[in-house]
Amino acid sequence: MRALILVDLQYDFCPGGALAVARGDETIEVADRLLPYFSTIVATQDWHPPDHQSFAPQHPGRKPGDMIELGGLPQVLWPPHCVQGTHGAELHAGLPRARITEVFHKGTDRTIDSYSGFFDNGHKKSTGLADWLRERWISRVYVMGLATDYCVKATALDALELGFSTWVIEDGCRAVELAPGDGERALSAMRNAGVTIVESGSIGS
Ligand code: VGL
Ligand code: ZN
Repeated sequence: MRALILVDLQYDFCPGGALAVARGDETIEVADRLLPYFSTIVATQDWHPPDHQSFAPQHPGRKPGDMIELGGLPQVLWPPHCVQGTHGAELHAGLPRARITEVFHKGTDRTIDSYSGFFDNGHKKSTGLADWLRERWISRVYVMGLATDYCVKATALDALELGFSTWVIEDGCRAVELAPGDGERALSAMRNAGVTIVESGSIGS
């Protein structure tokens, strides 16, 4: 059995959003085209409290893009984004909510960031996604969404490590690219780890 994992298709990661990813909104039509080919569709939702410690304004003197240490891990500082209950945190309305089987929230603990849909960045707490997939006999996951170089990469690498056959749909992803080339480097890292990179056009029922 297979599942589609839609990573953080939220307004704040689309043009006009607080952490806008260039052409991030183009992923919505890719997702929509794929929905008919999957009966299990999971969406992850970045879901931060207003004082999340990945937010630059929580650290006087720091700005977005700066690196700090958070919970013993290197942490990029971001503009405040995906704050619980705000419009920017909502899943893009171009995704038909009724087709999404389950939504998994992440980044809810203010003291640690959570790029992966499976675990926080310290791999301390699980979101429950892996068990949820296994209960449904899912052995293969297709991952796409925002952003290639952070949450898609972390989700795909965790899926692989958890033993899922892991496929990333390249044209369904867009990258933040704090440094130019981060998107390509993320794809290479995933490929080298054992993730299969595909185009959405190659996916059928
Ligand atoms: C993400 C940075 C901060 C992502 C989430 O969805 O890739 N990136 N929070
Ligand atoms: Zn975030």
